[in-house]
Amino acid sequence: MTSRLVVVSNRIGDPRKAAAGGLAVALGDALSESGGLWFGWSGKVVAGGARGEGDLHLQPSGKVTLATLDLGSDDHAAYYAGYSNRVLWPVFHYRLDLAQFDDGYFEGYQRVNRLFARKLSTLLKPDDIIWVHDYHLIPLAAELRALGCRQRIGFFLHIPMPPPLVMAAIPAHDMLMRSLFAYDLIGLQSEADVAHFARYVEMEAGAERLGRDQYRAFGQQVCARAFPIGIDVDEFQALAQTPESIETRETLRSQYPLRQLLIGVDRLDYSKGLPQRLRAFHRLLADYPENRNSATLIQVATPTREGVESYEDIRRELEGLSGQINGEYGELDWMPVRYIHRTLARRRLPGLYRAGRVALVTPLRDGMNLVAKEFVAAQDAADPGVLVLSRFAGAAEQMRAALLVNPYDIGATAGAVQRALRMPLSERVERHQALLAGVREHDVHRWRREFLQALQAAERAPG
Ligand code: ADQ
Repeated sequence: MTSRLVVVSNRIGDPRKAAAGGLAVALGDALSESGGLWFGWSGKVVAGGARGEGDLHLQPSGKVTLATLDLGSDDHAAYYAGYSNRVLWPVFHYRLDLAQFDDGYFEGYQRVNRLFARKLSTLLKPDDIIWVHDYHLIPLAAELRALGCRQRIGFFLHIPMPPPLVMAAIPAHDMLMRSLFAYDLIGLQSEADVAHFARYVEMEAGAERLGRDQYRAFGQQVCARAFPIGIDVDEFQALAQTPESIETRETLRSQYPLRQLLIGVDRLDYSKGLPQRLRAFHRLLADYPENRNSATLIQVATPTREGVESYEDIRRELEGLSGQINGEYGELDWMPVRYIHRTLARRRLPGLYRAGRVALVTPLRDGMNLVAKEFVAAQDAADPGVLVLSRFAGAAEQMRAALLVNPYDIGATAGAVQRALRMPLSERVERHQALLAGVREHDVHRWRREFLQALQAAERAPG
């Protein structure tokens, strides 16, 4: 690629930091190839800062320039905690009951997108190629176009695209969807998401379908396709060889020599289906007593979006449920649930995954879910663990060799976990081989390569 790549996301990751995940590494690689720019919020909130204003900081990081913007407290509250996380996140995850509509949120969201566009436009070169990430920044291309930017701009949505009638619950849904047409390419996680997008624009905007993935509406044309995100398998397998990872596995094995470990790793988010997962585990102990004093669930849940009420609620619910299960089934020398409300160091993750006999990846809705892919990559191919995966995770479209479950069906999920715990070695190996081949084929490098190639090749919208 000859053009410079500009990545825009709400938060930026420093690709050179050891704690960076696969996404930061993959985007960092792409940025380094072209000597790129990564633009986003600095993470700093300036108390009493002027609305629609913020200081820009430029910092070199290897061949990449990190450009970060501070946000005033009113802007941050309305754009981030408000519209992004009290409207878009719940609705896009089908949780209309948790959405809070407030005109001030939408105004703040637009104001910050306009601010991002204004600051970013001063840094752009004519032949840059711009890749915008996620739901915080849907209107960014429209704001950039209003400032006269003619560069190619692509958008990738990391979370699900809801069906049209769910989308229509957002008061400004038509403006949001219209602003997507300012992009040259829209990337979604799954074919189901693409089908939802297509139905929305055909039903609500009378869009015309031009070829397989071209849509014309609002006098503009856009390409929309699925680009399922993956992980960097080699990087993750190398992490498995670090002393921290090996020590984590050895410690768990020595602490639980006769016990079967079930592993859950998530952000503490209501979309991840954690209460349902604990109820399914409770049911496993109730219905299949041979697991008592044996099956142990280690659930690591990273604190996230604290201060948004629905996240406080889910935290209290989980603490209550794990206490209840431990009180009911715990023994002097065994606690069925180990619930850890913290982020685990990334270097320890493969060790935790590898100590697990079963991974419980049971979101109620998820764009993709990378934990499912990391668990598979971390396994010992000669004696692998079993993945129990929600059919409502985007990952389920590809990972058909997992035990797919409906996480709302507590009894059936408990039955699947029982099956996973009793699965013969030959079946575990066979399923793991199929899963690992898929995780390798659809890795994060292919994701960014195919997205950027499609963006280069996208037909430019006229006008
Ligand atoms: P997330 O909702 O954050 O991302 P996910 O893909 O599951 O979800 O995880 C992202 C990363 O965070 C993984 O690398 C995982 O290891 C790490 N992580 C999660 N919990 C952790 C914990 N307790 N300790 C340490 N590390 C933890 C959004 C979408 C997903 C989509 C991704 C990428 O919601 O559906 O897969 O973006 O597109």
